[in-house]
Amino acid sequence: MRKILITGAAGNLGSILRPALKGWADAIRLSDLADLGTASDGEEIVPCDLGDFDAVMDLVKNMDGIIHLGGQSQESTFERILNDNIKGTYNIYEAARRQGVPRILFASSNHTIGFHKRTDTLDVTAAPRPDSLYGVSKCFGENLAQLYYDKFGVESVSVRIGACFHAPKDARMLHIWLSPDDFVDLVKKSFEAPKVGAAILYGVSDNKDVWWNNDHADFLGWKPKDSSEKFREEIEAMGNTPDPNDIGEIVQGGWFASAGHYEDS
Ligand code: NAI
Ligand code: 15L
Repeated sequence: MRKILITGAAGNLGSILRPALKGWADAIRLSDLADLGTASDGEEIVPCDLGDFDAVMDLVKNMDGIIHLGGQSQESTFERILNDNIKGTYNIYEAARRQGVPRILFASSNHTIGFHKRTDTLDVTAAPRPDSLYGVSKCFGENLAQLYYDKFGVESVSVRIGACFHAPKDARMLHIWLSPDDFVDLVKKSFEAPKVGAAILYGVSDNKDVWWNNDHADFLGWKPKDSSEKFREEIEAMGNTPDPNDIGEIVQGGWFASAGHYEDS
């Protein structure tokens, strides 16, 4: 039996996984604050605020695995990041420990390392250099995943997702694009692997100029098949000429790095 909880299931990635995991999982529990429509066969819908500890304790009951996507997916106010990402992720890990859920896929982000230069190729040993409070919250999640594995044996795959959309939206995304199909395959492999420990890897397709090296994660057996090259002409035809001196063009995090404090007026 594979019973999987998806948090943030109403969002962009949740909407990709929901149909794609049908038949792979025996039962899927979908959770979000946003509307999830009607449950179809094999689905259960459980609305929940991830910041609500008691509600999250109930949410993870009887699950074999958790795909934790829920939370702010962009920079936001500190209060939102605190509730949705930091408390939310703590609540998920603590609930998994208490309820005996053995494995979590944590949707981390490239914004954990967004202040590294584009000219540097990073592997998993690169120092964290978050480019936003959002990025800091993802570093917290990765560290929490390590703690919960080392101390309590809860396994995780933390995926530093580049940009997972149906198509890249700009020149930076040609480097960091993760196709929906490659993402789905990575999710499945993350739960099929016999042992994952507290793995961290970069969620990126087989693009021409990637900034990241995933050799250490070969044990997962995940080989991305798509490439952003097919979108290059279209992106280049947009004719955008970014300022090469803009910090967002120099470092990997792009506009997350060049933006000021979110709460400045
Ligand atoms: P999204 O913003 O479309 O979906 C996030 C979902 O979380 C939303 O449906 C929202 O209602 C829900 N949510 C927010 N706060 C919540 C709370 N307190 N309780 C319950 N639900 C709450 O984001 P997307 O694109 O689907 O991303 C999913 C995850 O993957 C996020 O954690 C994001 O940080 C991460 N990620 C996504 C990338 C991408 O390219 N799509 C890139 C890097 C990371
Ligand atoms: C992220 O972490 C965001 O969740 C996603 O919406 C994209 O903006 C992506 O990073 C990016 O770096 O472009």
